[in-house]
Amino acid sequence: MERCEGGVLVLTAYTALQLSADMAAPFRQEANFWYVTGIEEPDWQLIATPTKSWLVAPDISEMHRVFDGGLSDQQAKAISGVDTVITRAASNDLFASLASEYKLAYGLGRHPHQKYFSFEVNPAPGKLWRKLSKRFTEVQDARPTLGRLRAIKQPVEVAAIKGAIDLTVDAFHLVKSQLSSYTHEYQMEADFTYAFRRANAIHAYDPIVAGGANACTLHYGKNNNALAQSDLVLLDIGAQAAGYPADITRTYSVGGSPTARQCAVHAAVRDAHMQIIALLRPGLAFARYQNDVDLIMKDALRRLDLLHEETDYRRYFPHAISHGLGVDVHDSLGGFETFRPGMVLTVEPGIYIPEEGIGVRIEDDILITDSGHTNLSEALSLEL
Ligand SMILES: [Mn+2]
Repeated sequence: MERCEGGVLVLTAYTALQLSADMAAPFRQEANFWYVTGIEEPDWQLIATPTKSWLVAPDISEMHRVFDGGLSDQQAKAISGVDTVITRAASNDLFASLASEYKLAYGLGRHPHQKYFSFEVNPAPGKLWRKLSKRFTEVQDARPTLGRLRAIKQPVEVAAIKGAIDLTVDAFHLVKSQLSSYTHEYQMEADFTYAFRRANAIHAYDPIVAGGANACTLHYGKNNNALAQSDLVLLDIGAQAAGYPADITRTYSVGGSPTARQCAVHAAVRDAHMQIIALLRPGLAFARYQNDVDLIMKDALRRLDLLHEETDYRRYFPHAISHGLGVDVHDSLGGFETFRPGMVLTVEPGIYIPEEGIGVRIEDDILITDSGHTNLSEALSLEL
């Protein structure tokens, strides 16, 4: 609230969405609301001033509660640490009195990624924003402030991410130990799912199990093709546990006898990966990092005789090298311009050669520390 500069902060949970007929879509909480309250149920709201906070409980009918349950006020207080729960009706009176005391309210504006989608999938933040706009003189977007807070992980968050990583590394070890027994991509996916559910975790994102040329489709997720012993298989999979994800990629040889070319592409990516991780330290400017990454990746492509024209660079390495990792798998790095202690990010170089049917990516999760960095997923071998 210190960063909300004399305003009122109002956040909302997402609302439940209809999937088909009377079936609800799987519910995923709005990330900022979860970060602040820990509440995983739909339709709650949080109102906070510099001196006091309130939770607003949803209006749930008895019939609805019989089918879907819901949090009691006591449970919501215990999870969130907010000691006052009010009804929706009472929140309208509270808004009226707060609007006379405070001119400024902070809500959640449009998500910057919304422009990539044809519609706003969850109406709750926009609905609340319009309501705040009617009541308060000024409404500002709390996303930049929350993004800066979320970018610097607290120890409890790093511990949760490490827990998800350890689960994921164990599952990779299991799958790697029986690689040649798999005949189809979905069998590998099933073993990861089994390992995660046995540990009360879920997939943090749609897992990618891409054999052979499928690895060149970056968001391949069908995972239903046959695997040949001669294939490489790209596995991009992460568990989510205690609200936080892992995001790890390895590329393996299914039959254990890779060709010289498969080995060369893998070695080029692996060497680049290690060089790029070695760059990471607090104070390093993002722009300088990107510049050094470009040099390293171009060298890797040259080694494979793939860099003849400038356009070949993005042709064979078409995605970003890194993203923040946090409540969202693709988490914000907070709008900072340099790396700071407490940031967690991925490093994920890849080289994809559709004309040769070879795609290799390697991805680890890195914590920026006071003196440099820690590779949180280094227990998992990079080898083919
Ligand atoms: Mn990633």
